[in-house]
Amino acid sequence: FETERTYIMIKPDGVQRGYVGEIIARFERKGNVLKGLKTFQCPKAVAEEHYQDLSEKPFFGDLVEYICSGPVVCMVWEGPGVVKSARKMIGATNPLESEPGTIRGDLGAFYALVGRNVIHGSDSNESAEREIALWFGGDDELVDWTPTITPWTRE
Ligand code: DAT
Ligand code: MG
Repeated sequence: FETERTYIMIKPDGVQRGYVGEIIARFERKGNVLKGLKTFQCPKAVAEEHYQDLSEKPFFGDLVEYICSGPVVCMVWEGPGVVKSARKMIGATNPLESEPGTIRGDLGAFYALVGRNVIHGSDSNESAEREIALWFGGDDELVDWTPTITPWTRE
């Protein structure tokens, strides 16, 4: 597995319901490294840019309004194959269809609304780099570090 980065964001419902700590703990336990973290009140233009591929969808306006409705928590996580493993940990888009054990499956079915699905995770390496550049204002907002345990955890 390649060491790579992904963009993870706790959406307003996840923040309001108090799941920031639980979600960070799941990524830490998996052995991923936290390279960037901030709370953020999203301006409309950033949400529109983030979801640009969905701009023709009927739910686009509601989605953008929702993402801007309260603080989000923006994160960059690094790890072997983390783009795919994070998507697996996050679960299916609709929380009613996400498997138990996934973040959306465990935390997301509270409202039975597909948009209120707690968390975002990049769907490819290209999306990850685009989203990191969009949500973080350059490399000075990220820290390049390696946990001291790393030599004990790699072949
Ligand atoms: P994902 O977040 O699993 O990558 P996506 O990229 O297809 O899913 O869609 C982005 C977000 O848009 C998704 O998390 C919730 C919202 N969304 C997707 N499909 C929707 C629908 N049919 N109705 C309302 N919101 C939807
Ligand atoms: Mg997506």
